[in-house]
Amino acid sequence: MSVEELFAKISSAKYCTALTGAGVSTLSGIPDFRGKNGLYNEMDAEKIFDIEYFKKDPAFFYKASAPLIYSLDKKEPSVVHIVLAELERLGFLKAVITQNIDLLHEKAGSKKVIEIHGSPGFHYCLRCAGVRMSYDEAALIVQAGELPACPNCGKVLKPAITFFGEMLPAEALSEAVDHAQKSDLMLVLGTSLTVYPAASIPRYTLSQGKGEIVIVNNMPTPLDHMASLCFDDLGEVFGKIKEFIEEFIEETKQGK
Ligand code: CNA
Repeated sequence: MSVEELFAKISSAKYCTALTGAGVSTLSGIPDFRGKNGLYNEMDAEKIFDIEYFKKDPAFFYKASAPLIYSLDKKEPSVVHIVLAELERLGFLKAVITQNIDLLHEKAGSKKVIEIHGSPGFHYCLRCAGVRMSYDEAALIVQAGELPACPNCGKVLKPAITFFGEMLPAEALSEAVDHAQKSDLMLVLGTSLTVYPAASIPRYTLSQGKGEIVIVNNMPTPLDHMASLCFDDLGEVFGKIKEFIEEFIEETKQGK
């Protein structure tokens, strides 16, 4: 099936949602974990995001993640982020469920973003309830080579990202499942579908019987055999969808 037919599917769906992973941000220059040039080839990503290790040595997390998470002001949304925001604006997409922690969906203008692996949007103290620091403030401190600390107890603050060994934010997860169950179409984009429970979310769309999933990923995923369509290249697919959106807007203006 062509991308044109995919766009027709998206624009005629009753309830279309997207589940995104690190692959949608590789086009923005942020490496993924398990892709061809993923971080797993270069560094111990699981150690960086391990909660027990963070408690022992938070400086390790901040040093290792600084080029990724604390330089987001230098990263721009990719064509995938931009097109998803546009699809939402046109009323074709109800929500983006993301595993990403790079705030790029928000930067692209998406309004309904469900961050199931948390977000660096704020930092908090593991000891003192109610202490919060914004991403911008923490990023300035980390960029200066220092550590964001609690003003009460001095303990190093933790970003509200879900680390390995932590529970996922329950509210976000249940909202994601609710959207997946309502979806007659879910776009599954740039995710290896290996991290649970995120990887099981498309199954809620499929288990409704009438829901279908479309996968765009340049490596095989465990759900490929259950997808009604699979494409490889996110840049190519979303570049074409962008053109179809432009045509659609033009035709709507002309009252066709
Ligand atoms: P993953 O396991 O690294 O999978 C990403 C997938 O995207 C891989 O299968 C790649 O082959 C594929 N891919 C990469 N670029 C493209 C492309 N241009 N076109 C098509 N496919 C592509 O990442 P997941 O999101 O599945 O794993 C979940 C982890 C990764 C979450 O906990 C994230 O927080 C974590 N992560 C997030 C970011 C980010 O926020 N940008 C970056 C790195 C890791």
